[in-house]
Order: sequence, then C-alpha cells, then structure tokens
Amino acid sequence: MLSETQIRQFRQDGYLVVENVIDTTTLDAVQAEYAGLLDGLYEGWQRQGLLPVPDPGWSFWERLDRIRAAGLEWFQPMDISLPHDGITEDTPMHFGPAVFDLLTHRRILDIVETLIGGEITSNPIQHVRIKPPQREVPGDEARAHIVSTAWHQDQGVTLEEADETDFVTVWIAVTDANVRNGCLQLIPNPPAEMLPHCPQGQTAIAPGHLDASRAVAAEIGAGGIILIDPYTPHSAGPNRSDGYRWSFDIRYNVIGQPTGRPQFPDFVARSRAAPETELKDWRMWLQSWRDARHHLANTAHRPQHRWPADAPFCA
Ligand SMILES: O=C(O)CCC(=O)C(=O)O
Ligand SMILES: [Fe+2]
Repeated sequence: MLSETQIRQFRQDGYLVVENVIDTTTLDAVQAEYAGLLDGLYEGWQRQGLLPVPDPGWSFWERLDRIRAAGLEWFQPMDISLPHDGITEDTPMHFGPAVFDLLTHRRILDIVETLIGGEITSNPIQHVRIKPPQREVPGDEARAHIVSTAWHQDQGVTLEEADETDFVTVWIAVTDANVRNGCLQLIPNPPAEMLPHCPQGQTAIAPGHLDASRAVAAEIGAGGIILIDPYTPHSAGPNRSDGYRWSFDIRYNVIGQPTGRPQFPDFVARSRAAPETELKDWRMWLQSWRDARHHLANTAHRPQHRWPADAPFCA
C-alpha cells in the first residue's frame, strides 16, 4: 500500500522510489532460479566444448563472467520476454515459478492497486536487465538490457493502441542500484504528453526534445521498487562499477485495456471483481509464452514500436 503522501508524490513527480518492498525470501528464490538456469546453460555449452569445466567454487557471477568471455549469447535465455525480431520455435526465454511469484507479489499488487485500481493485468512489456561492467561489454552491444538505456517514455514503447491505457511500470532492484552502476535517471514532473521518439539502436526521445539537466538519479537498495508513470522520461547510465547491476521491469494495466504489445500474452494478476480469473499457475504463464513464440515464429514480423526512422524529427 502507498500512503496518501506517496500517491501525491507519484502523481506530481511522475515516479516514486519505494524501498524494502520485496522480501529476501522472494528475492533469494529468484536468484536461485537464475542460478539453476545459468548452470544449465553452462553445462550445455561445456558439453559442446565451448567452456571449461567449472570450478565448483565459482559464484553465479564468476560463471556468467566465463560465459561472457567466451562470447556466448547469455542474455536472451534469461529474459522474461521474446526479442523484437527474429523469433524462431526455439528462441530461448525464461518463465519460471520464482519470477511468476515476483510478478504476482502481494505487496507489488497492493501498491499497483492504489494507483490503477483492483482490476490488474500483468502487462507483457517486461524485461530482466543484467548489466555487466560497461568496460567489459563488446562495443557493438546496444541492447538496453545489457548496456545503458537511452532516454525514453514507456508510453513510447507501446503500440498506439495503448495510448489510452492506464498502466504503471514497476522497476525492481535485485542488486543495489546507484549512480556508479547505472541506476535509473528520471525527469520529474513531466507533461502528460508523448514526446517524439526515434529508433536509434534503442527507441529514444528525439534529439532536442528533452532537458536532461533536470534529471534526478534514483538510487535504491535491493528489494526496493521504482514506480514510473508512462509519460515520465527516464534513462540509465552505463555501469561503471566492477559488479553486475540486476533489475526487472514489469508493468500492469487495467484489465481489458490494450497492453500495447498484443502479440505477447498478458494475464490477470488480481481481480477484486472476479478473483477466479486470477492466474495462479506459473506453468500456464510459461505455456502462454510458448504458444506466442510458436505463433510468432510462423507469422510475418510485426514491429513492436511505432516510430519510423525517417520521421523529420529524427534527422
Ligand atoms: O533499467 C533500465 O536500464 C531501464 C529500465 C526502464 O526503462 C524501465 O523500467 O522502463
Ligand atoms: Fe522504460
């Protein structure tokens, strides 16, 4: 739940930092789930002769370091989404019980309910971001889940059909986030309007349409969340630390409204009116993404974003 003061602050600033929302049991379970996932990936690549036998004492991060050093594609198998393009029947992705428990966490849903009401869809615009130290990332890597994130509004990464949708972004810190490792930067008190965006590797606010000098850094401890309004411009700097910066960003909208990414599956996370429609079984969530992947692997590509590169404001 949010206090009246917090709700007012969110409405005014366009974002709100809330520390200590996710309990350590939930976070530990997510980390354990990812450790299992990483071990499986490591083993598979090791069997193909692409990696050395792991030292049993290696931490999660040390294994990931080895995988990255070998130039293997480690990110997509960990993401809680499919990529923008090039989806095949076996594009890897991750949908497991611990992440499902995070998406349906009672404290998150209580907070979201105070903002958009008690009829809550889990919106499929969602990602994990695991950002290694920037100096170790290959120069041609542009994905905002691995390197810095360009200035954008989340309304700008939906399709137009969701422009009237009531949604909120929940950014979850799995590790501490600070200026050094590339925490979120936000522009408080934004106008409730869409700024033009351009596809520039990432979808980014068009040049000249943003006063970044007003940006505020949102440092936060592991287990905290940042609520972001769809129109609040935000970005994240490069990870200049020696460790990884890990977060999830997930979204919720009012049931029945367009999610803005109709090719991906949503589900009812909470319904006060019809609790029997709430999804409780993570296997059904996984299956819905498998079905979407199968469908998308066999249909023509449809852009996820609305912004043409040749728009006049992108020149
Ligand atoms: O964590 C990041 O780098 C960016 C996150 C973001 O854009 C979001 O949560 O909407
Ligand atoms: Fe965003």
